[in-house]
Amino acid sequence: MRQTWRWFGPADLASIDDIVQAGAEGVVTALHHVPNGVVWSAEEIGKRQQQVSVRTDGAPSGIAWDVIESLPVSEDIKKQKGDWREHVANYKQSLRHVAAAGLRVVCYNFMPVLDWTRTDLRYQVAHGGTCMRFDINDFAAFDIHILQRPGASEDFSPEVVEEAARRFAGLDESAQRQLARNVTMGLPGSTESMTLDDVRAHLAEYGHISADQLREHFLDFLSEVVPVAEEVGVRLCCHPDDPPFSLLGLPRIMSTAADYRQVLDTVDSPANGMTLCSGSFGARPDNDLPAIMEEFGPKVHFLHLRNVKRDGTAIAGSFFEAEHLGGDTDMVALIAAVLKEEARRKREGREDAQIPMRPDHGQDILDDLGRRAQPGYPTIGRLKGLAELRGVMKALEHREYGLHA
Ligand code: DNO
Repeated sequence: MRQTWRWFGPADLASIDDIVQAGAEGVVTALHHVPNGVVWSAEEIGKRQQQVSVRTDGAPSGIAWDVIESLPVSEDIKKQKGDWREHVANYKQSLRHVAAAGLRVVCYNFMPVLDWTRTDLRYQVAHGGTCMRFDINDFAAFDIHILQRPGASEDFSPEVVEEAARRFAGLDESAQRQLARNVTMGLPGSTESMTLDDVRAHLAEYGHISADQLREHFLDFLSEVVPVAEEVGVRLCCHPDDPPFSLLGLPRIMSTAADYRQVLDTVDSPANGMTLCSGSFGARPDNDLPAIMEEFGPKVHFLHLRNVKRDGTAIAGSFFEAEHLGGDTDMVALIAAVLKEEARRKREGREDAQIPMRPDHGQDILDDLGRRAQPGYPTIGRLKGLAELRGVMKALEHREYGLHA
């Protein structure tokens, strides 16, 4: 695996120097300042590559921009409304530009309106550090009582509806605002979160779009952009829904192995692949991570390694972001499955035998606490995660004691 690190650009609290010291071999970043739907220009791509290539003192960093996360798909494309055709044309143009700059891996997602969603960004775990948590009862309290979405209570079990009412009754105004802010935190890389009215307006736009319809839109998008990606040698990899179930009555179509099977088989190309995010998939008990790696191995172009601890066995249930080797996903088994796939690719002579991975998210620990990094992206928590994952990789790869010894 190639060990990479997500960087949000010069404003990130972690510097390129920090990333080099963490032992990362490459950087994952994006042109977060370019609005969705607009072409990524060669100049802007070059500027970001240049920023990655130097340390603070101007010396070469020795690392490069390896993976794009994300080249976002606009809401217009997802809804097939407004300027969507122009946005698709711009997406293709961006792919040509990133390929010309030597970039090969492009991560994106197809979640309507909200990207990842949590209810608590600073949930305290036993050791005193904090992490992000999704609590289905708090989420229902937001949906039913704060957002007051018509019909919301029908989307939850009676137990959750009851508990949500109890929790809502215990929230003063500022706690209500905080919960709404957490849920609508918006996209990483942007500092804006949506107002409740923004959310309502977005939801209204999806009123008539079913999951099947959204999937059709996704397949239309892929049938346009995948041939271009293939031509210029770019590997697209769709990130799973986070959490992997429907929220706010919106369709979610990339939550399970079956969802990926359908989409990757329909537009079958090595350029149409998966970002295997163990944290997103892992929030559902019916997603078996090592099995997903085995099934989709040849098309897994990027790995987000993180772990979650689920509260129970519900499909749409609560969870918190555990330590990378803690939680419900068997991380050692998953890494072993990745290494097997890499060995297979090597035998095939594939140029992408090494799959880029990044330690995804991290708990806030030590100096992270109070530093206010992007939610989920503390420096020390991720450094710890990377070190632990690297340890597993090293051990499994060992010539004498490892997997293939
Ligand atoms: C959250 C991230 C996601 C991811 C996008 C990819 O921390 O894993 O926001 O970057 O969904 O498009």
